[in-house]
Amino acid sequence: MTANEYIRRQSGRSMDECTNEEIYAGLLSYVKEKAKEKESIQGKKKLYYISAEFLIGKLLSNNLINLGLYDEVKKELEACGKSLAEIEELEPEPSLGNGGLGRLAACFLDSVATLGLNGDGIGLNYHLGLFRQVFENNLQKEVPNPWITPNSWLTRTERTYNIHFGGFSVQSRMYDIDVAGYENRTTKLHLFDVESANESMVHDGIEFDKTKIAENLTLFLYPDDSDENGRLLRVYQQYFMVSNAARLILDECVAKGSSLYDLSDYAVIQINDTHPTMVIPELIRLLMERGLLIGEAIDVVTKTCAYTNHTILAEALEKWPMHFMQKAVPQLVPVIYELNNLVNKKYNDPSVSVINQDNCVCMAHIDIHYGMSVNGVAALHTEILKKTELNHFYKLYPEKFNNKTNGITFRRWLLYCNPQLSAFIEELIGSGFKKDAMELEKLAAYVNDESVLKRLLAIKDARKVILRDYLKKTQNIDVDETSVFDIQVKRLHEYKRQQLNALYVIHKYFEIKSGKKPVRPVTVFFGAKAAPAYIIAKDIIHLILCLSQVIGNDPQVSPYLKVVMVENYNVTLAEKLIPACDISEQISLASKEASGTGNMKFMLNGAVTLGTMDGANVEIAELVGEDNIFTFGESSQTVIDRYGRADYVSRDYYEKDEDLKKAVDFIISDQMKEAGSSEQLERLYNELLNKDWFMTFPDYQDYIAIKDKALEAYEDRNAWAKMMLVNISKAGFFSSDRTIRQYNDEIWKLESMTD
Ligand code: 26Q
Repeated sequence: MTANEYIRRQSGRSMDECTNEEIYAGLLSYVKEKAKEKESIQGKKKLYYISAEFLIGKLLSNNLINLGLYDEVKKELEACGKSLAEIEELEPEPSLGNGGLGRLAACFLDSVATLGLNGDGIGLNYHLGLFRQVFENNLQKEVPNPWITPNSWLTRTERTYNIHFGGFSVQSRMYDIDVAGYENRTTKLHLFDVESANESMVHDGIEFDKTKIAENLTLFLYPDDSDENGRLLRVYQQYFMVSNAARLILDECVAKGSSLYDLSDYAVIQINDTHPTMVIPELIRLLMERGLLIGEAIDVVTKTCAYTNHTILAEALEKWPMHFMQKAVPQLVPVIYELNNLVNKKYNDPSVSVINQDNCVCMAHIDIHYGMSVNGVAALHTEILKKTELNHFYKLYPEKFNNKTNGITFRRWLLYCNPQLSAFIEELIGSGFKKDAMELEKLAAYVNDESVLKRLLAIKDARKVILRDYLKKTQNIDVDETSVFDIQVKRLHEYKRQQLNALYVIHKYFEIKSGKKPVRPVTVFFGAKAAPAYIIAKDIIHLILCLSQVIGNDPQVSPYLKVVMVENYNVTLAEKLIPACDISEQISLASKEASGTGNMKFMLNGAVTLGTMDGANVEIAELVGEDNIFTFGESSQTVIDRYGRADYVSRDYYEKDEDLKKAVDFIISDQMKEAGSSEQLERLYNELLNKDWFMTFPDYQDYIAIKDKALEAYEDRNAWAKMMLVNISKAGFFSSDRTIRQYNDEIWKLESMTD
């Protein structure tokens, strides 16, 4: 049945008589039905990917592509004078993630389904997701982001559980979203919700009573954790997620014939960062309820669980005070004590104990002792974990440590978001790359083919025009599509160093003012949300917005330099920004970015990376060779050593470097203060001058030099196009299909069920 026939049967009218809203609703249930027909065959062993975040993005087009219906439906719509692009605009983007970690989980589900592996995702159904960002007076303001409309991808299931907390219990319900694999099976994302959720308790932006757990439990992703009640709410959320997950897993395994002693033959649980760690003590507890002795339960769970680490920032490694556990989940406390006792008995080393000297539970320590695998997300990251951050654990369990360099789904990040480039690639090397991304290497044969290089440049230009129009229409921002598009989009964090990019902008501003005009205008794009309680991150946003205003109002400079900070950066915007990018900014402080995945998306779309030797940038550099990437900055080892010596004094750099001093001083200049607020600008200025914890100053001159070199290289259009082509041709390694194959071969060991 075609989409048109389906809609006619449902509504009694054909597509051309329907509004876009009605067509969207019709297509949604059409796709849901088609996806159902392809539901996975249930094999014996199943992967459960538990994650507090799944940043899935809009689903309509992606599902149509993966189900092989996209071209057909697009044509049907066009025949009725309708546009899929316009219909898709009606779809709200589920904002169930912050950034990399959540987007990775979404890419992984796509690849699990595409490879025909038996696996589901498990997470939470946040009603208002991550906040929506609006700018007011050059400041970020947070407002709720409701995404669950009457026509949504969620399917209500009959699975419900009673979940107990200290002193009260709540009723849960599971909702499902179908995840269609590319020309293969469909798997599921299970999102648990609480029946008593109450959206009306939210007021004044994203404020709500953090103590009314039964009502607020699934309202927001990462409620403000700057106060104790906010942090406690996170514990409630995490336990709710994993208790539901554990019950679902046990129920499914028992239904398939598991005796529970053999649980690891039926289930493998991938723990996405430490947020789902409580699944370990919870499973142990539930297995004991079902008759296993504690030792037996621990053995079974240890064989079933695997942990992925996504960060080496010590402050992001979760540690929960024991009194939180006591209050929120007292039933886990005896289990956690036992896990701690066993470790202490065996190792007698406080640095690896489960409960630390401050009486906090170290979540990662539970994962490492009581899981069978610990993986980092890029080669460098895994090496740093082994050598420094988790060295004590590596010595105890060298066999558990392994690397799985991240990947991205090419269905969304090439086929869907850049159909122009995808069609051109297909014209050159056939369609094999869609299933086997390594086939992109075939493009290397065209590296000296001028007509191919010209087409690549033309596609990039076309995408810049599309972005220009989109930003005009959606955010009333004007950009010059003939300028160089230099883009940094990612969560706002000091270690990612948006502030370094901003300092470059100030440097460039002075250069232009002094008469040194660039040969071609440059547009520096930023897109980033700051965590609501992260003061310095918000100050950096303020800096960028003020800079954008000051430069925009300066007739001497604005024809040559523009700063654009897009509002509410999300997956939908990424899909527009990435194909239009010339220079991909990946400038984290070396050793701090576990992997990065935006870097991979940009490369795949023919942007050239300007980055530090950090995370997966290192692997990108190895693949494309030093002629096809711009790297700069101190090495991870230098940085690690400097932190070790604790002798970094940012003021020394400031005082010795006139140009740097001028740029930093501009932050608190009268012009800037006129555009913004003194309090915030001064706070940021002082932070940089007295602390600069992520060492922007030592990399400042090197950054300026390399960025100017990149801009110069851009002017040799033919040579630049070659770099683009090499980057695209080497991107195959970063397909999440490769990553997932490695997880499966080395950790999960599921049978593939491809037809
Ligand atoms: C922890 C405690 C309390 C409140 C919040 C958190 C919290 C929330 C989100 C900690 C971490 C996150 C998200 C981390 C994240 O996105 N990490 C990124 O993961 C990507 C996928 O592996 C990597 O590519 C990035 O390098 C890494 O930063």
